[in-house]
Amino acid sequence: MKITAVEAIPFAIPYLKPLRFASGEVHVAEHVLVRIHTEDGIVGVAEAPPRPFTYGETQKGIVAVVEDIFAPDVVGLTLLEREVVRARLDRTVGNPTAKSAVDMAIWDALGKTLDLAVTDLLGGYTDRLRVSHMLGFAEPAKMVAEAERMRERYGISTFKVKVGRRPINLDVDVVRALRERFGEDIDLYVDGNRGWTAAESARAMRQMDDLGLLFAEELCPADDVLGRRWLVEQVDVPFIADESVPTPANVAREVLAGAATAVSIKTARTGFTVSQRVHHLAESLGLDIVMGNQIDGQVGTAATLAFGAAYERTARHAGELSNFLDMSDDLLTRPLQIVDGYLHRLSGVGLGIEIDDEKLARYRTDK
Ligand code: MUC
Ligand code: MG
Repeated sequence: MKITAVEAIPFAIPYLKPLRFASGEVHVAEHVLVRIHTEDGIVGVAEAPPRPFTYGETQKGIVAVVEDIFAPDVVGLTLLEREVVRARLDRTVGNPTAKSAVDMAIWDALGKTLDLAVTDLLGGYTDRLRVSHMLGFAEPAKMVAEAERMRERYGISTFKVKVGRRPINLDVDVVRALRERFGEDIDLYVDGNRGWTAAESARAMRQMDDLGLLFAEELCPADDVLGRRWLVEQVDVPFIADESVPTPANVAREVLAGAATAVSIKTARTGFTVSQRVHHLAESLGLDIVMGNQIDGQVGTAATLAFGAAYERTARHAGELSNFLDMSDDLLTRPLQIVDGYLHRLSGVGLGIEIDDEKLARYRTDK
């Protein structure tokens, strides 16, 4: 079970259409595939998506920190020493998606070594997750058309609407148009990526009062400490902390400060080892959890699925598992399939995925 090598492979796969939101936009999935090799010939994989506008990481930075610092940290340890890995990686500050990819590739390798699925190693709660699709900024008619396509083709009936534009009615009109088109047939929630002020957020939420939102997420910056608390006190749906809580300590701090009442777990930023801690904390505090999307490709989505299916609380709400559909291609031999609004657990050991060598050769940018 000894780890013998760690690879960090940059690759680039274009999007069919860009995803736009208040803190940035994505046109090409310029991610990093991390591979962990063991002395038994096992290879574990995971994906790190650089999000400079959220965590400050870049593709080159992820490759460098994995090759220069994390690989020497973990080579020679066994797959069972995941807490040692965590302690060593934590000597480096930041770099959440690089650390998480190393952690998740170790779990994948462990599952493959033990002949078990990662979901079963973690908690084995269910065999499927309901899917929520994230709608990026566009005109109301285009966003309604995308929701129609997602419903017809994949049976998806939960939508997270990106908001945070000015004037606020650009977004309020979209949410109203979606509700008018689909009535009670769909669930809707909004994510502001810190785009509005607390006052704008409060005004927008009042204007959407009759639209039956499930949640509101990161409408204004958590660093606007009193404004954020003031907002959360008056919003009558769970207020999800996403980019304000990249660590379990951040979750504790923001919830105790009254800055959030629910949490987004993104395996892309907390891997499996730290996502477990966030899950247990959220459960102890009685917080809703939504399995979030770091604009993941299919490797990252398989990881979100593996974790989300492991616990009752992570499987309760629809998970954000569909934005890989916006990509022109991916790296897996067996593409993920969303059927009737669900993504089912993948059969097989580890994460249940296999990298297509030809596709990796086509999309890697280091050779
Ligand atoms: C999300 O939930 O916010 C956009 C920015 C980011 O960090 O993640 C995505 C989706
Ligand atoms: Mg978010």
